[in-house]
Amino acid sequence: MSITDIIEKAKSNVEISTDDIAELLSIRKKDDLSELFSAAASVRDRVFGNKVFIYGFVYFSTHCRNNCAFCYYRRTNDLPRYRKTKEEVLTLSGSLKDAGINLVDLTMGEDPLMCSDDHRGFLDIVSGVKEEISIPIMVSPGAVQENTFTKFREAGADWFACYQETYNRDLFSKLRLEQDFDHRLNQKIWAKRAGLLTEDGIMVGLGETLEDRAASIVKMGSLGCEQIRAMTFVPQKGTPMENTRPTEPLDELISIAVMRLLFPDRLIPASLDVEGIAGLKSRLDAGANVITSIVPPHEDLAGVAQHELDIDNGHRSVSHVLQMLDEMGKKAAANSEYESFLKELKAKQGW
Ligand code: SAM
Ligand code: MD0
Ligand code: SF4
Repeated sequence: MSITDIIEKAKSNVEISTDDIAELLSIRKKDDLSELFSAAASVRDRVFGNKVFIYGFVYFSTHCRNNCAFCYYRRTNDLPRYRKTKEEVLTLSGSLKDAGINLVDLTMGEDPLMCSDDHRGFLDIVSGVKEEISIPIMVSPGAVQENTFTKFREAGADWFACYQETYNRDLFSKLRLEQDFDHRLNQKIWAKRAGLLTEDGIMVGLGETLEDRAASIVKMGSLGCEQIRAMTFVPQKGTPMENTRPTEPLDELISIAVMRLLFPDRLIPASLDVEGIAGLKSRLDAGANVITSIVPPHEDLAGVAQHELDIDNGHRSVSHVLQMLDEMGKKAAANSEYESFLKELKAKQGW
């Protein structure tokens, strides 16, 4: 089948095989790429119009008990680390809300202090943000015990994010060292069962094949996660993968477009954490509809894949992102619009 035929099939909602998906992921010709991206963008526009959602990123603790091979914040990397207090997180979340973000993503490494006593410290922050700031919340605490999900929801979380990175089990074991594949997979299932919307994600450029990537995209979709992402792996100093050859972000863009074609109504992020603000337009052009990793400047907050890029120069701030959106003829959704969208998503689950 030609590329055009596969795209047409996907666009008209006919199921396409994993081989066809891998074929799309292998596109390199300029004409084929523009056909793919414009098909994905038109599907996105059909479902979401010119509105995008914007998420503030609060990486409030960079302490971590895990030792993921790809991550700058892995336990054995000798780094200055920080942990924000509850009051600091409340202030940061409040000013992000005032600046116009739709959701705050409360993220941490698996910080032993915050994980102790069944995540008491983290739960206290979540309920504080909910009560005092009253804004939709995503939590990204890493992997947690099954009984903790209900507590996150009761504390006020709307979303639970936990990325599998890859659905190739062998590759997973080389990346998320000493972590259990099924336990991480179950996070999405347990979160959903407890009434939380979920986000899954893959990393691109970790040594996976196109078939692995295709299978991971299919798996993420079939789990029913309402938000799915692909992010390019960025090699990090001091880690075992420091010298892995970085991949061009093109593969991430293609993955975004393929996810959009296959799963038209999911939220798909354009993360500022890979190429900074310079990477925003290409990701939106590939079919993304959420901007993530918006980080306020001069607050000593870090990104994950790009811990400093575009933070203190203000290019990852809300105001700068809004200005860029304006130039692209797009609009950030109002908080009321995002909240009704969340209500719809929850109603679909019968919540
Ligand atoms: N600690 C929690 C966890 O691992 O689930 C939440 C935060 S973690 C830093 C969030 C995600 O960042 C990871 O799941 C991974 O997909 C992404 N990430 C980490 N290091 C990265 C890197 N070097 N390049 C690209 N993405 C990375
Ligand atoms: C991002 N750096 O959105 C953040 C992070 C965690 N839920 C999100 C990977 O790109
Ligand atoms: Fe820790 Fe998350 Fe980094 Fe793994 S990816 S080392 S769990 S912060």
